[in-house]
Amino acid sequence: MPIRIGLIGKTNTGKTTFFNAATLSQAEVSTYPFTTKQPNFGTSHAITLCVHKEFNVTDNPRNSICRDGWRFIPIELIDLPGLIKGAWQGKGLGNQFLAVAAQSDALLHIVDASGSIDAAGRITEPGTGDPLADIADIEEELVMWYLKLIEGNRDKISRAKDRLTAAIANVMAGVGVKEHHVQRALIDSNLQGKDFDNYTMEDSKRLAWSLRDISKPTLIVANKIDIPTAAENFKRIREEYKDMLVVPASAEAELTLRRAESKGLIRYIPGDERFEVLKHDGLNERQKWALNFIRRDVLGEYMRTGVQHAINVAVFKLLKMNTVYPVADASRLSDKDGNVLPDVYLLPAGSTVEDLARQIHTDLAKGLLYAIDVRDGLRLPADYELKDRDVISIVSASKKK
Ligand SMILES: Nc1nc2c(ncn2[C@@H]2O[C@H](COP(=O)(O)OP(=O)(O)OP(=O)(O)O)[C@@H](O)[C@H]2O)c(=O)[nH]1
Ligand SMILES: [Mg+2]
Repeated sequence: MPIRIGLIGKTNTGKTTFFNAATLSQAEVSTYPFTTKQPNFGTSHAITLCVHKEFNVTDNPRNSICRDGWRFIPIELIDLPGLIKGAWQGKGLGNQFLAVAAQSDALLHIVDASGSIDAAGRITEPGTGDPLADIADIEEELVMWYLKLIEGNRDKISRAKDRLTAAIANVMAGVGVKEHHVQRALIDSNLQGKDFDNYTMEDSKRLAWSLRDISKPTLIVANKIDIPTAAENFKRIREEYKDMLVVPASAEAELTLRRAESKGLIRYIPGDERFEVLKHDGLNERQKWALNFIRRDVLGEYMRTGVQHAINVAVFKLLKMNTVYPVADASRLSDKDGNVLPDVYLLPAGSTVEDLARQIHTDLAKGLLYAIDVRDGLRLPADYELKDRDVISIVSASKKK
């Protein structure tokens, strides 16, 4: 199962534009509020430096792509309908939205940092909208959804309250809340040991906030930074949300670059700090102007368009994923068919050799004996904690790979 990242936010903030840029799709974008009615699913990539250069080999990637030394690891991106106030009560496309958002491993909260949308999400004069209020509104909606699950299931939780963490996790299984999330949330919200039947509404709300934070890591994408009014708001967002990761982005700039790249007009690797025009004659005046604008006002000011950076930060910082390269043949760094460094897996920090084996194949895990660290030939026990960029050969009694 690839990692899933959901795009949430108010209407007209640029979620679909971000999605189209990151997946090179053609989902409908418009200036009308609530353009996206159904979630769009697509494949994007987390990008990291490939290990093949270090080993001085040419690789034959199979579950991923290697381009100019960069490994592109597939992830699933979900573009969601815009949220509105009252979504948790089923307003707008609320229910459907939250059900899909809940299945994501992490969320990117897309914000119109330029202040070009009003409170209702209509396009307006840049600088007049209030992105900070927008963020707070969306956060409130998410929390209300968690709160509804607690309050709406009071009887059910109460009946099973002698094992409270299990009881709460049980009614929230659909939004991906696990028992260990509940354990931490109870401590964080000072509710450890309190009888569930005596929870006030305030208690439940604190618990809901904490569960939302713990179970659904979220990054703020300050979008539309190509519009001048965004710079000031971007600073304000950073200051207000100090404990969250905030990435400035121009989804529109990234879309322009990726489309130009796919037509062979420019050379550009997603996330790069520069691009190179390949066919000057193939560009019309408008395109030339757009590319110059991106070079000067987006890359020049913010280094990158931020779309790829946001995905990488979500995968590697927020979800703390490590990249691990399993190989069957430790001396040739290959699978049994001779493909060099064929696969890379994303595993959360703390994962062991056994976790890796299980991801590859249940049989491999069953017969697991030990693993070999290909860099130094050392034997690693099944409970060895893998590090980022490990190249590992698994030795199993039921050898599959
Ligand atoms: N200047 C600028 N405009 C953008 C950017 N991203 C999106 N837009 C514009 O913002 C408007 C809304 O974009 P969409 O991608 O449809 O927004 P959405 O969040 O998917 O909207 P809903 O589907 O209605 O929720 C469109 O006119 C886009 O062209 C950006 O980075 N910069
Ligand atoms: Mg949309």
